Amino acid sequence: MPRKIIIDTDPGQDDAVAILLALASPDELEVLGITAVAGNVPLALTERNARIVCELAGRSDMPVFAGCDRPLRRKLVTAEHVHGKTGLDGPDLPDPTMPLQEAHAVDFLVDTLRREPEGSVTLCPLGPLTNIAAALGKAPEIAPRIAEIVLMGGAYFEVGNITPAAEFNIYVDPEAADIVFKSGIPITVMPLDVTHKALVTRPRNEAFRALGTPVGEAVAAMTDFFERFDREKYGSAGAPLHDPCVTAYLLRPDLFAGRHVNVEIETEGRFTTGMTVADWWGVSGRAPNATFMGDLDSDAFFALLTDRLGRL
Ligand SMILES: [Ca+2]
Repeated sequence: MPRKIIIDTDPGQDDAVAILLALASPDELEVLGITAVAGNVPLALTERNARIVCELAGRSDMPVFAGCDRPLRRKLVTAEHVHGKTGLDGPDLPDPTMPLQEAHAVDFLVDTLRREPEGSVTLCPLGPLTNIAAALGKAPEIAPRIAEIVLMGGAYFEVGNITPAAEFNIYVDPEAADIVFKSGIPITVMPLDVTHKALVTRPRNEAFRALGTPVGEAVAAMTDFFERFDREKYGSAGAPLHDPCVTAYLLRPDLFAGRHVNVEIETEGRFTTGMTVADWWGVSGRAPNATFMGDLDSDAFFALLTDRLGRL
């Protein structure tokens, strides 16, 4: 039986790869729907990009929902400087023809979690946690029905990428993140500590292109675009492929290592708003609430990703 998941996302080139990896793995993952949220770019673009990616994967049947167009209590911060004007700059992909669902993403989340058997649905947030927090606020009774939340966000040793102290997804809506991390739902976190090990080096990028398929070409073009920014910023061997760590973890948890620790979200910091204060060394006495990943077998990760993308 494949595991039922909902992908909550703000595509984003790396979101796109994460979605493609999930759609390429139907034996293990059944994607019930994709919910878009404002983040890397505004909502009108993220929901559109989610549909573009589904069509690229040949899955125009996938229900895609638009959710919250701004954080719970703050002005939206976007990241066109990383992802380009559309959020999906790089490949030349056609406009989507599949429809956007009429229901609001938050209603889809609530209705699905009420309908599906308790403990059978895993949520995979790849952007700011606004939709998830809004669903928990609207229908608190869904919390114990969620099997697990596996999310990309936060950082500890790698600290921040949008401010010196904060990772983008958490920084954009720290109040939403605070609600999610206090929810009591089992949480697995893919922070920058892990995603900065998932670097698209030149040979890894060429392996995508060598698939010789529209998906392989598109992913290579996306990571080419992404890399321009990241190489300037980090001077690293390639761009970190953040969000696919979430879907890869669902397929191969053995590729990741981390610790079950307490994670608090800074919502009032003078310099540190949006920081994930992870008690890595167990000094706070606060109860663990999340498995915070720290390491990744990156060669096996890219082998898995390239193999699966080749199936689309
Ligand atoms: Ca994302």
